[in-house]
Amino acid sequence: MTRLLSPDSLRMRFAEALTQMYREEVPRFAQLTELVQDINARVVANDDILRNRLQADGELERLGMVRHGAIRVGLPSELSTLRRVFAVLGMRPVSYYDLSEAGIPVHSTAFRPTDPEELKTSPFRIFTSLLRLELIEDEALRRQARERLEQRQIFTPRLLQLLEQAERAGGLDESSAETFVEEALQTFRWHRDATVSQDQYQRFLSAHRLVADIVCFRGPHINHLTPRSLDIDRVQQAMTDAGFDAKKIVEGPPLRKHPILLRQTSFNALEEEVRFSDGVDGRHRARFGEIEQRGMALTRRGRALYDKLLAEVRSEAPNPQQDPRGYEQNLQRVFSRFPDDIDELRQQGMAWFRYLPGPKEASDPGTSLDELLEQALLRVEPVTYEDFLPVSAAGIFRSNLGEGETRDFAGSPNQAAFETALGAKVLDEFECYAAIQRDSLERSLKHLGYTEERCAELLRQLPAAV
Ligand code: OOG
Ligand code: NI
Repeated sequence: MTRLLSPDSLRMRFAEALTQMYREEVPRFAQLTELVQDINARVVANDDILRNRLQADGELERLGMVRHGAIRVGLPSELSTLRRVFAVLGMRPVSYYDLSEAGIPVHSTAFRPTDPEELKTSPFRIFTSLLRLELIEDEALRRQARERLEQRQIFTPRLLQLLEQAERAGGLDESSAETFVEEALQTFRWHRDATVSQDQYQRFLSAHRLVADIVCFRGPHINHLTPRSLDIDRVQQAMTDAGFDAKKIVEGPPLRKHPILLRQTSFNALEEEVRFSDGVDGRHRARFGEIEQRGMALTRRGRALYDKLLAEVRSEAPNPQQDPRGYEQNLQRVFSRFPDDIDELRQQGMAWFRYLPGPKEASDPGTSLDELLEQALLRVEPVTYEDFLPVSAAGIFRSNLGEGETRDFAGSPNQAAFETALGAKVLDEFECYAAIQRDSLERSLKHLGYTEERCAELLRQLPAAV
């Protein structure tokens, strides 16, 4: 029997190959990665506690690995085939994001590994958006867009063959895996030659810049990749100092003692040369580089507070890029109402935690979860947030489209339509985190020698159900 490779190792190879390709395609991105690595190295050198923690997690070697990328597709059939391709790489669709509310005519999911161990091996995700053709008002233009999309084939025949082979056999062997990765890369490469005339491009562009980006090219070029930063505020400053056209604000929560969710920033999309089908040269803006810094995952309750506070900040400053300093001060001030203490976050059921056996042996084992923690029979560490934030994503989209590039869509989420296009349901991110929390506690209690019955009782004491 031929040995099949694990989806994790396939994903690792794919992410490496994609990163290499994008570095070559967009040298500015390669420069950003160097800037980030430089700053990461300095942070690690100056912070013993952090360095030890990263080392213990095996994260020191992984630090340079890209964490996510993004693509945009036009047709349901493209999305559902992507789902199958990503499944071979051990990535499943998690969460539904409605961007129409922010004036962007797409809805999205993130393909990612869901098991914490798999995430560790290769922490790569792809934020994937599907164009909502129905939001293009002009009927003739909508029809033309659909026709254009129906004429393209974004997957190579060899990839489709290998995909079926992988699905039949439950994986790929060494030589097929290599070809699979090479062929899959073809889908995400940049095509300088547009498939439409300059005139047509202009018409799609005037409907929405994203429509032009999705409809006028042979494939869904990867539009950014995102390495992990250990000090995003420093990179933000360093980007400006190094002459990057950087976004003016960091999206997401403010800097805190105990980081929550996700902070991200980017340099704005570059103007790149393209050639239209009528031979005219032009320019197109789509591709950029981003950085991210992740904090703890929040429960529904924590997330509701986050959303409420963010909405408050945004209502006072609808256009943060115009007064970035003021916006940041406001963000800090409003978010002082978000608890920044681990015990408080846990007791209030605001964040998800991993329960681990503590340093102590039981002499008189406590009867409640709180007692077990107090007696150091158990300890907790926050679970890292592995998903995305719609308001932040809209901010990233927007700064790369240019300000004012949003329309007032009578935007309504339509998860059912998205899932029909996808050919599957998206997973609920909260259930993923709840499972991590529950499993970790169960394992630790078994390790401490508790009976099934006592385990069940203690599991019921977990502060946050979902
Ligand atoms: C995706 C933007 C969203 C993020 O990190 O929130 C995103 C896009 O521009 O296609 O990648
Ligand atoms: Ni991104």
